[in-house]
Amino acid sequence: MNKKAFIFDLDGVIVDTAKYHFLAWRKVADSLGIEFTPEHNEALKGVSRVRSLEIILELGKAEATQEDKDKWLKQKNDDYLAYIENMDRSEILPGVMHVLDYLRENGQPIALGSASKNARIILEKTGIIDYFDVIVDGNDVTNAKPDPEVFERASRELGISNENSIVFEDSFAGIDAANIAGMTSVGIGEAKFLGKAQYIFPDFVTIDLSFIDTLVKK
Ligand code: B16
Ligand code: MG
Repeated sequence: MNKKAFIFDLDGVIVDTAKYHFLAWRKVADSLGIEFTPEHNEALKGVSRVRSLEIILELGKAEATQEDKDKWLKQKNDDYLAYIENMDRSEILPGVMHVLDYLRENGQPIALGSASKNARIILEKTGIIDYFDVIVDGNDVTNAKPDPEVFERASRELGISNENSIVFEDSFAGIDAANIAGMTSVGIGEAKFLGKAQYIFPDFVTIDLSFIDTLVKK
């Protein structure tokens, strides 16, 4: 049987932690007197913590010393960790388990490709860490999406070529990363934010298992 690398982003694809990132960043922005809306937040999705702070500072045309930046980064992560403290399996987005179970039953390799340094904690809290043959997260890479490093490393560790890899992503930066790597990109979310994705679905509920079969046979 054909084997493909199925690589999942975490935030916004498997779990809706994007809302927690947003709340934690908005608190930082509020303290700096910078307006930060859900639209602005789109630019932070899939982007590293350090780069996210830079984007917020650029939004407010604000400058900060390294000491200040370190303080904001710590505050943001402390607040984020408090939000995810009580996460459990109920926070896995609808339809995701259906696809993960199907891939596992069919012996298809599964990887995580996330920019988050908190990815493993979330996979443990939600009880799905064992589904992943390979986990590549923000602790393992030096180049953030749209650089394809995170996905390329995941497929390499699975022993599968880029062209036989499929990436599920909710962010603009992540779709770019998958496309740059020559992988199949599947956008999850609103088309207006996922323009360059090869396939787009609003969520996993709308992904039929026959679509997964098509990807396997491709
Ligand atoms: P952390 P993903 C990304 O995760 C988030 O989309 C992004 O908003 C966040 O800034 C980044 O992780 C870093 O997260 O602060 O936990 O290290 O979407 O690539 O799974
Ligand atoms: Mg994401």
